[in-house]
Amino acid sequence: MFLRSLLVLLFFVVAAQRSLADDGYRLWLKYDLIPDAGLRKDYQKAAGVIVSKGSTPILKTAAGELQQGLQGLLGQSVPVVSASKKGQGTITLAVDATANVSGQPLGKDGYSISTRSGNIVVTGQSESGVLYGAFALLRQMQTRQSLKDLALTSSPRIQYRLLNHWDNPNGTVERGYAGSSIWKWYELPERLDPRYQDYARANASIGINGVVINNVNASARYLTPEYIEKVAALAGVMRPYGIRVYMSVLWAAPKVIGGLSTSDPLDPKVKQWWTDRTNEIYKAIPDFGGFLVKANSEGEPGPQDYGRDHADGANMLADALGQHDGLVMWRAFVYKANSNGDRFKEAYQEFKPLDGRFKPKTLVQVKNGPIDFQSREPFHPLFGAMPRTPLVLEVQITQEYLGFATHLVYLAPMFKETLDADTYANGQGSTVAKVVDGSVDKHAISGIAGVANIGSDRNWTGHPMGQANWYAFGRLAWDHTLSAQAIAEEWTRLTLTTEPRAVRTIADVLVRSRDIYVRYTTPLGLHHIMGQSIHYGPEPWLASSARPDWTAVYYHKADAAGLGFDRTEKGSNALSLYRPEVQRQWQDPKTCPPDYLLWFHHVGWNQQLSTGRTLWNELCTRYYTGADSVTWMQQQWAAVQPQIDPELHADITGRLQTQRKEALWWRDACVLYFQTHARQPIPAPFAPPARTLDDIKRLVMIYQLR
Ligand code: BDP
Repeated sequence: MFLRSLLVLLFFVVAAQRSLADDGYRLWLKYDLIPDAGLRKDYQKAAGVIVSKGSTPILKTAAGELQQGLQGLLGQSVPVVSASKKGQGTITLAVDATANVSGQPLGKDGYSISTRSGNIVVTGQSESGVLYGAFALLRQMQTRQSLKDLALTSSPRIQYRLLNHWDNPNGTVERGYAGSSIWKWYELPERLDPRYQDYARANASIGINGVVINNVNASARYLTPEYIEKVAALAGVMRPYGIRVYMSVLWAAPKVIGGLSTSDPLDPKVKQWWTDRTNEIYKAIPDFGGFLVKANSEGEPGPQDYGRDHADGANMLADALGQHDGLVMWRAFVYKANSNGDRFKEAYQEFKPLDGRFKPKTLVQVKNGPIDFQSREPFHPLFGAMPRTPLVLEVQITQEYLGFATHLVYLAPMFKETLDADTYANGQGSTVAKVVDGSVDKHAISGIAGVANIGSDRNWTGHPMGQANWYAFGRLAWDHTLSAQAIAEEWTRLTLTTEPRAVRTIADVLVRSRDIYVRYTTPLGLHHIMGQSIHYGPEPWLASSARPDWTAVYYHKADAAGLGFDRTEKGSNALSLYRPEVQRQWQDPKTCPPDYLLWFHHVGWNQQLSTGRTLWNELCTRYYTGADSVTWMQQQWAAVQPQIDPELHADITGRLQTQRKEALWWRDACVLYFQTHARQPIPAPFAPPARTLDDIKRLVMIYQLR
């Protein structure tokens, strides 16, 4: 009997402990009781009642989120009332169309949080502004800041802040590494997975206000009445969070599902078809956001199939949108297979001449760099080159070329590198960020898009640290002036621990992780040398593929003389696409920053670099020190163990072990392969790899077996 009771007791103890484990589902929206009783008391005094001035859906969301958060943090019930009684300790939520900061309007989504006569007031010019303010106030407490004399204001610098899902109707996610799609198309519209709402909460908390729900390699399904109804059900979940739903569309849809013989954008029947579809969508989803289009790119159909250009296509869709409040986002990710050309230049050559041709409410969506989401790219030369067209910056949050969900790589430093790059389009200081936010060319609309890293995994992103990338994208979309370091610290405190030393250690690992990844995979400006098709692991020897610009040798051009792609005027002259000020930074191999060197120059193996080493020695040094830095990351992570949930800690520890193993794999593959061209020994103090190039080729082949 005694033994049985003991076993039962043990069961409950174990079960209770298990339920405490952090499975990552709550992301950064953790509202656990604040352990410091003194601080809790201060907060309790300031935040005892929520007064909501209004009961529209988004305001209700704001009050509900604030209530849920406060009750968790403070461990007491916090009522929501519609009018305040006299007394202290209220938080008032109110839309105020005249809200401003020192005479400057807050803007549609901006918020202000202030202390008035001892009470806290959260206002915005719109309900969404109030919602963002409510989340900001919660963040204040989650990161243990004071609530005394608050005077916080913030307005987003970019108007359309979108996640792009590359999710397919069959539940797979193109380049997704966190399980399958979170959208359950076969259950919609009748069953709404509770996860949809949690997804909306997370996005709203970081200011994301739009979601493209499906892959740019689009299925025509979404344009059928059956699927419009499903999308409408999702839109219904997003709406109270201030999030609009968008669709990627298949250019050939009029032929595929419309029974037409053509998809020519100038054909009246095609125009009518799109107008009808658009009207149908708006009937079901009155706040539908608009269309994203990948056309004449990587085999997708497009207007060029009919001798028309991208502007013809985009403008036809803009006409179809008509009076509806929606956008067309037309992607500039285009390139043709041409072994003699330079893929770097192709999007520029196709789109630059179209500047001025796009109708209002049409934006051109441009990837951060000219090739394809590599771990480091120079900024895309289209930024600053199309002053009459609003450009959406597209970055990839999912780590297609950055180690999937296995490698810890914090992407904010990479996003910042693009945002802060100076295009000199309108004199010094015309950064990509300012081109995108519309301030350089005085555009009324502005947008930014991140290809989502979200899937059905319990923790949403596969790698728990991948959550930081979703978070950082949202924060930078809101305010591109925030630093990668500040966002890393903020996310860590919200998500992992508030212990100051651990926060510093983890933020340090995060901030350095991207540079470390670049060193052990593609140092000195190498690019596109990853495994064919799967885009995982190294394959610098790849010399033949379905297209020349899908090989590795097309990009690194290693030979007996040296390494790198000459894009100066002696070579492809892609450099000439940039302003003279930018060209000057990169055109001379002696002064070109080492991080960009092989992007623009074919450099001799024995050429002395600004670092004091020869190219060969510098290359080896970066591969070896990069791989060794993963050991440093492991040590740092081990050091914070006492502050981190044990299961979560073990999860990341395991992933770091794989990362170290694969960093060595990258290192060995690349130094051994490039050595066949450089014909020099691995420089001291580094030990030559213990395995052969053939060993590694076998490894790579295993990963590519079907
Ligand atoms: C490439 C991906 C491919 C995408 C394409 C795109 O490998 O799966 O469809 O980008 O952005 O990097 O359209």
